[in-house]
Amino acid sequence: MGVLRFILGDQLHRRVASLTDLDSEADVVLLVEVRAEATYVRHHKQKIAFLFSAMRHFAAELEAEGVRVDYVRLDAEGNTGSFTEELERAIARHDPERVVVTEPGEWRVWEMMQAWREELSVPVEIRADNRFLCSRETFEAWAGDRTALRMETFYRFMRKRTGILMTEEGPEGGQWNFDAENRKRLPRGHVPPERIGFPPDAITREAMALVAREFGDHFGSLDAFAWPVTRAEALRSLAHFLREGLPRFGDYQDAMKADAPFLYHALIAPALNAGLLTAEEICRAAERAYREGGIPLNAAEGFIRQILGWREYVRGLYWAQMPVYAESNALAARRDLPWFYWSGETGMNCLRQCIAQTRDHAYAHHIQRLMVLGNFALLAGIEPAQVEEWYLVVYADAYEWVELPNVHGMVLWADGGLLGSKPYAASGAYIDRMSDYCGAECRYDVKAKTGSEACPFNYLYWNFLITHEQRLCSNPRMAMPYRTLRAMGEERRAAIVADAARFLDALET
Ligand code: FAD
Ligand code: DLZ
Ligand code: SF4
Repeated sequence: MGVLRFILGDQLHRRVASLTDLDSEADVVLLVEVRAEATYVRHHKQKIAFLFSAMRHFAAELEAEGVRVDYVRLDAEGNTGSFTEELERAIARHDPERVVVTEPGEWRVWEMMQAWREELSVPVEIRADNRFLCSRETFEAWAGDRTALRMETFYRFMRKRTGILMTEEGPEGGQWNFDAENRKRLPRGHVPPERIGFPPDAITREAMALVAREFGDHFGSLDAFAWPVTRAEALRSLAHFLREGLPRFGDYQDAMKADAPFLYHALIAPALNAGLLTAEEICRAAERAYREGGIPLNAAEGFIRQILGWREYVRGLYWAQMPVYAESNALAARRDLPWFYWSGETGMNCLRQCIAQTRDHAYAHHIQRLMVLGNFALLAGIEPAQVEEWYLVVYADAYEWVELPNVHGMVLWADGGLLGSKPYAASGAYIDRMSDYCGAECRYDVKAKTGSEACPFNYLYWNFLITHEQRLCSNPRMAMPYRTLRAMGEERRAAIVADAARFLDALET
């Protein structure tokens, strides 16, 4: 036969590099469901069901096109459970002249692929991933000798490079960034749009039954599964967002509301990261919606920045810094992850809400991940590796290339400032301003600064600044909080430290 084209579960795009020159007569496309990928961390049940269903649909679409597909199901007889062994078995079955793959999203799979070149009986061609707007080489050239790799600088580079939201004079609207207009809280009684859900079809239901049977003890619930699992569904989901969500995305992207997990967010990351959509088509569609559809510029720019800026940036940073990136622990955080991150059993309503929706939907939006769940882990000094594993487990969109820079760099500042110029630490006042979590539903009082009734974010925030004073006080972006800290009396400082110690000690019991 011709070429064996091995497609990984997050490469489900018809024009992915390894399929561009597909010869339907001679070649075979291989997809494999393997236990090792479902358990290297114990992914949320919805993530596994989503990916298996999307893989099965993608295989069926290729077959309908006349492509020869070799699809190994998880429960197929003889399934060895790993990429390498399944590839070896497929080579024995098909006797190809060579294997073609697209580079993977994760370093550990990249290492596997390097070994394939040595170990397999046929040549292996690894192609660059063409689903990103910035290649690994372009990012590295941009990074060059810079000491600080800031997203904002990279984003401007990408705007110029792609021409997205650009005019001949410069950035559309005369500014690169409209974030100052984007930090509104939701008005009381506001009703956000309905999520567009995709009820599980027969293929998804079969994948869900498999997951319930094989991975029933993994975190999360399958009951509310509603993710798009085909490209056609993902495109409908994008169109729904452009119509219903994008107009107010900018205004409310930082807002949080109890029992309203989705608000004006796009809910596209699982489909995008699995290859059902591309970054370029999403950015171009949002730009078109602004130019033709009257979408406000702050909304279109804010949304495009997340994808053209943040997403491409963290992917470039990941590949430029791995494998050592994950090893740093700049703030020497050593505490174990509290059990309530799994159970949701805590009196802190903000955490309880975010964990419950994570369990039910494998989803939380950016500010919930950063300023509630992440902020707590930062202030409590949770060990980076444990926090990183949690994030990789619990979200349907989680892959190490995107999760790790967000958690290690943005949330925990464990990289010592490579990604973020300062830690995103905040007290309860921030959560109170951006949400309706602080009220009768919370066991704590957000206005109280110390004492057993006080919101733990309040004393943990000041305790964090005290603990890391030496390291952080000379950071110009931390000047204001350190001025406030220095104006505090000794008694107040002592009360903060005592409250934090009492609270943190209790986490460990
Ligand atoms: P929207 O809020 O509608 O944003 C649109 C798109 O922008 C997203 O789909 C995503 O592709 C992109 N985006 C936005 N912010 C980021 C960012 N910081 N980094 C990369 N892309 C971004 N995103 C993942 O795709 N996978 C992860 O594993 C992941 N882990 C995260 C962990 C932490 C601690 C934080 C703070 C953020 C993480 N993000 C991750 C980024 C972001 O939270 C999710 O992309 C977003 O919540 C997905 O929901 P959405 O599609 O509704 O996004
Ligand atoms: C996440 C995942 C899971 C749960 N299962 C599979 C699988 O069975 N087969 C597969 O090809 N891919 C799976 N994936 C996605 C891979 O983990 C992903 O391709 C690598 O992490 C590289 O990004
Ligand atoms: Fe969270 Fe504090 Fe508000 Fe309670 S009072 S919801 S713990 S921020």
